[in-house]
Amino acid sequence: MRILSGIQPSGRPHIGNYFGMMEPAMQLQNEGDAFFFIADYHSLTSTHDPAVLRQNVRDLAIDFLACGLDPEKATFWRQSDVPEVTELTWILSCVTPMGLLERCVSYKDKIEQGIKPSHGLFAYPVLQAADILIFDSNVVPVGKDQKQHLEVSRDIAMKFNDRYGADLLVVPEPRIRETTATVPGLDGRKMSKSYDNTINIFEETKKKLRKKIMKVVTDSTPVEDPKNPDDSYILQLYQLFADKEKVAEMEASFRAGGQGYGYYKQELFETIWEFFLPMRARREKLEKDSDYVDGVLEEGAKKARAKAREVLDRVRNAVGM
Ligand code: AQP
Repeated sequence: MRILSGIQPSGRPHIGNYFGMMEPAMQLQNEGDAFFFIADYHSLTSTHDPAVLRQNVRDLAIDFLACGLDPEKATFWRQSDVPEVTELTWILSCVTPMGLLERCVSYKDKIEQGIKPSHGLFAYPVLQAADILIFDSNVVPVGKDQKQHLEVSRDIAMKFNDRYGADLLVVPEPRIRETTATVPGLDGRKMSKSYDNTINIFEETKKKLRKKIMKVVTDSTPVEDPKNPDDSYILQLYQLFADKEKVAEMEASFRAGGQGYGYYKQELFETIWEFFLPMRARREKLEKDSDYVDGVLEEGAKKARAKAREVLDRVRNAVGM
């Protein structure tokens, strides 16, 4: 079983990325042939400063390794080190109906947020399909926001196979973990860099993390009154980090009343800080060892590129090249 997942270097990863994709993907490292990449071609749709892009790629590589990506088990590379993927993108573009891309909500959402429409932003799901199909991927761990794009990848694979020959491309399956499918941000919407509502895995300082947690949106129930735990973003975030007993304790305390939201936010802050502390320590070490990080990405690119070449040759041959 080949497992594939990617993440954009469009800023520092947040806990939505962590629970939606990174952690489930790393669990799968032990169950099959794991392929993880840093999607720098994708981030050209939003990051236009070359120095920033380079720095983001480096930071993200360190972040992912610090969080537990194991290069002994998983192949890890920078997307643009495997340029074969762009050739496959063009070939797949020619079997992709316009309507399929026009229905993608993520494009419409980004335009509504004021991002200038570009062909890259519109055609992004085809590049994503190529990312997946070029490695004969079976399983793709993603957050729920990527479900539609995964369906596009499946449709494109089936269209290609219909036109050029059954079983030429593997049709991938998304793997979405229901409990963490959509992690809410500080304002309760999906946690997302473009909504500016993120809690990063590695906030610069403890003080900054606390300041962010204190911004989690709540209602205005007075301190002494009982509070409803069921629609609290504090609890939705807390249950990602705390064990069942701790969550039950907080829920009971909500119902009993007598504590203000600030009290629960402090508990959430301390729990998040503790949770990422060992990864923070690993990150500090990795930051000082750029040769190791470069070596991992280089080795990963070699391995990924060999597999990509094999599938691309199969595809080129099938289409008549
Ligand atoms: N809030 C989330 N809950 C669960 N999963 C999430 N993912 C992102 N946000 C959440 C998952 O993280 C993986 C990598 O995502 P990406 O690199 O494509 O970034 P993204 O989805 O574009 O993340 P953002 O913050 O929402 O960035 P912008 O605002 O630039 O679009 C994916 O598997 C995604 O599902």
